[in-house]
Amino acid sequence: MTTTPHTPQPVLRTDFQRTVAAYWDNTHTGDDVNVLLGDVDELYHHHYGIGDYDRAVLEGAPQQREKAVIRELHRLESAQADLLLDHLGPLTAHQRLLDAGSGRGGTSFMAQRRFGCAIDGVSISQYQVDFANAQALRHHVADRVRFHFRNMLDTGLDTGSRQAVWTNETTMYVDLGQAFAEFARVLAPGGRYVCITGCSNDLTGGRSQAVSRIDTHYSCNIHPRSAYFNALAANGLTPITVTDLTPQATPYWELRARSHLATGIEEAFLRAYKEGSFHYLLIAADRT
Ligand code: GPP
Ligand code: MG
Repeated sequence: MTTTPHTPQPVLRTDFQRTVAAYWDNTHTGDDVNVLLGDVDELYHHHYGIGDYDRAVLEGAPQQREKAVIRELHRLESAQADLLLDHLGPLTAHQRLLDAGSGRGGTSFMAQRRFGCAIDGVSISQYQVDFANAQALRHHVADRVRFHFRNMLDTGLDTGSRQAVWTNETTMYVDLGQAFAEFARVLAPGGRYVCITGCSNDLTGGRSQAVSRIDTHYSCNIHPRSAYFNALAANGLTPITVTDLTPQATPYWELRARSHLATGIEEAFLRAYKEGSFHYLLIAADRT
């Protein structure tokens, strides 16, 4: 990674960031759902799925059914990442990308396969960085896809060095103003930022119980919808596509709720989506 000279600061700067890092380093490492799903094809995701599911996966003998459900949930999660990549714009292999909040690396590896680009991922979880770099070796792309223990609010990447930046369900862990300022800085003029996120609905007046429950479950801080557009506008990021993915996101949670993999948060998502207090959004914006 090329770095800009800057005063070195600790990666974790606030109590909130330390809590988030500890969650992903410790609490969320025995996460059977994500590991079982990732084992299907060695693409390990930390986001949800989109699209309808095949009802046949819920039929059959228990063992066969469990395997089928795992494959189906993974297929929906990979479809979500594919949709995100669809919005990164035309890219050529010499361009460089940033995965901000890169988790176990699933979306980065899919991007590398599709575009051939070099990708840097940043995460404040050392566990995730180590896991994802080990995956890069296994996939034989360690020279093209690199993960760093860095804060997405201060990536150290060169100004204007990225043709595209994305956040796949990670912005609920950061201050949007600070994050978008950093993304705007590293993006080349005309570069693209793509965000998939869950956000609360300003119109329903305050945070619903279901949204608060999701925050507590994941130690995150879900932002209201308006906060995204205010922070984009304030940082020279101009939306070109905004899609409400909520209807496409719901079947994933219905299948998860009915499966042996339910973790207990499924009903909160289903309730939040149904009552309209929460949206699953895709936003693509250009650096203008
Ligand atoms: C899923 O991670 C994403 C988050 C924890 C961020 C919160 C996202 C929102 C849209 C509110 P995961 O794949 O590790 O979760 P799980 O283990 O439940 O599958
Ligand atoms: Mg998951």
